[in-house]
Amino acid sequence: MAGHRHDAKDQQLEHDRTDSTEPLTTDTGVRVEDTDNSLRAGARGPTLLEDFHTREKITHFDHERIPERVVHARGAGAYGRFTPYEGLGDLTAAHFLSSSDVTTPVFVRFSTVAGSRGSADTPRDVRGFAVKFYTEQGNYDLVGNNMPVFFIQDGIKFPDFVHALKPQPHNEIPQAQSAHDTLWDFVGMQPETMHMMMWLMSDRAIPRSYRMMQGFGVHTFRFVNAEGRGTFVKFHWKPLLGTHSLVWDEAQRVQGKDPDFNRRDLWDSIERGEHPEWELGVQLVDEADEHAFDFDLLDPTKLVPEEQVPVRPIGRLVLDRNPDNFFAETEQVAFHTANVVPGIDFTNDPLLQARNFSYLDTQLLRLGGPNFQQIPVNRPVAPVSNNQRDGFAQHRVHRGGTSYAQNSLGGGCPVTAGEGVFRHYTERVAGEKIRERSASFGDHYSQATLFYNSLADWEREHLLEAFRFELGKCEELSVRQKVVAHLNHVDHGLAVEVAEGVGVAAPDTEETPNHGRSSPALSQDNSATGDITGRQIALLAADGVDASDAEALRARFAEEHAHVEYLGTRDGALHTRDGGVLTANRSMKTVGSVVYDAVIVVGGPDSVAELGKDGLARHFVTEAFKHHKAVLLAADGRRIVEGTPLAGRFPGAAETTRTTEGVVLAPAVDDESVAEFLRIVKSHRHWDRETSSVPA
Ligand code: HDE
Repeated sequence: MAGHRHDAKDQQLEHDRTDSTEPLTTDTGVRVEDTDNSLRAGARGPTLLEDFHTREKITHFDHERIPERVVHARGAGAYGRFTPYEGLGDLTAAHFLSSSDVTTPVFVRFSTVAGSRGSADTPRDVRGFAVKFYTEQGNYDLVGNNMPVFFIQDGIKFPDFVHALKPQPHNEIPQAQSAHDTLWDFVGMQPETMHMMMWLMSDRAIPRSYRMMQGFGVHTFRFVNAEGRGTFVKFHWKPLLGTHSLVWDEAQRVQGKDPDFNRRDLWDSIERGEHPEWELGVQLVDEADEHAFDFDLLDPTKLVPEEQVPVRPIGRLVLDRNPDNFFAETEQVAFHTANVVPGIDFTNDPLLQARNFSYLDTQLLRLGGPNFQQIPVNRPVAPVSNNQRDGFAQHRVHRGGTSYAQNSLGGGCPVTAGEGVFRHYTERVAGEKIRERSASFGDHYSQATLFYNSLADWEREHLLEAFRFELGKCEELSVRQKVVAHLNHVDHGLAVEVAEGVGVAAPDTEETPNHGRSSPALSQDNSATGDITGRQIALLAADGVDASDAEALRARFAEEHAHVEYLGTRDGALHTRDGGVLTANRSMKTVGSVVYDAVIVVGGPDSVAELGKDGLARHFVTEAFKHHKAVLLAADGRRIVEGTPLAGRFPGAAETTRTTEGVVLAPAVDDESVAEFLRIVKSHRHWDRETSSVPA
């Protein structure tokens, strides 16, 4: 197994790992001689009750399942490490942020929200980004998402929101989809959802990879330093690979071609040693500036624009080790927003307050009782010492005759410490006992507009199409109409275009004028970093392929840690043009263009002629083009578009390398054409390409 071993968490886990290399036994350690035949009264007779091995084996199997998470059921996780760039002692007493010499082991779980545990990876959905830091002062969980705001302002609405989002209760349809009446009915009734719905309809909801997602703590938290001084803080994770998405048509097809698309990508990249990395950043707001904004810092449907409060980079997260066992680790990991360490505290955000109740509560059901912190993946590396006792599956053998405080008989142990303790932030609070929301939470549209204004044209186009898709799936026209009415407060033009697309009346007049402000940091448009580590590039090949061209491309992209895979018209050995052999990595039949980032067709003539006869190969190129992917057609490879819907789109066979609509057409695979193709791949997708007329 690749990866970084031997940090404190890894050493601790070593005691729990089992390899099953000993001969087969029962759970009580008794060796078994036959596990294929139950004990019977005669070879054709009934099975006997005394067959404890059969009973135990089946009983254990019957009890293998635990409740899946009520939200975020589908996920993938990995271990890694976090190191701050410098000590932040002036801001926080948290030891794991105290020095660049402190490296803290972490476990991270990424997830979708709506779908069941077995659902696909690429629905239009929020992605969870939950990080457990195993610090020397105990576990700290930063349980965030890949979008910086949330749907609702108060946790009391969460059950309603999730009931509306999840499949409908009478028929459990649709699975892992937001495109249905109940969600949009909820949205229509709750305008506070509008900002988050803009994010959900943007490309953020269909990430290309977990490695290419931002993460956000969402709430305003509080740093507290050793002197007890508090500073408001918002957390940001920024991927080193940039923030990139699929396109919606592609995302839907990936669900069929590879439902494990994001999970596999994370796993494979770590196994290959291409360790995903994020930079942790913070936005800091002095307590004195709490009310300096035109929104409330406690309102989780709002973000703090980076132009107003810049993000300060404070450290780096690297994921470098896959779990050994999905259930033991990724399924049983239990995050909780209230798992904080000295130096990090809460605010009165009403969503956060509810979460601080919910996560512990849910683990009690999901993991079967109060001892879930003893499960290996959850166990802190900091020592645990208290009078909590007993309960189902108690693994500790507590010694001594006292389990209460205060005691004198047990020497007073465990004693409370004076140093390194968690001290709740001293905050003066006063108020009437009242079910009321602050008026400062009342603006539901301005930041939705801010987000919309900040998007590039292509992002806005995708957002419009997403609204049309989702509302177009709603059966009730009244639901569509209500949402359009809210959009009219966000941007009149958007509301009209959505209405026109979904067959409801467009609003005649502008409801709330667009304020015209934007925040460039909210767009994905400029996020490409030029780092294409882990990108998958398909090279289509048949008998007669120019192997030297293929190998040159593979070698060049390997230098960038990107992977050129040879997809043959059949699996196994292909005869090359020069009489050699090139081994296909896969047959084209087992994959599809949607699981690749770019596609290449090189010569020679026989290979291209054979590919041209193959509907799958022609579809592969056309579909990649439709999804705005980089395409290299070199030498005879340029002829692949003949007989496809792209024929005639690139007139005048070029004698020199040229790029048309993100398609590199080159007379040969040479330095120039390879460099040009690399440049196009690095830009992620070619958005200035008209694809709506392309049938693929
Ligand atoms: Fe969660 N959320 N949540 N959530 N959430 C859960 O905890 C909840 C919210 C988030 O990989 C549950 O262990 C309430 C915001 C992630 O295991 C549950 C409210 C954000 C994960 C729960 C919220 C999140 C969860 C389900 C509103 C982003 C997956 C199983 C008050 C900042 C963690 C579980 C993992 C999981 C409750 C809102 C992120 C039921 C009540 C806002 C990443 O406890």
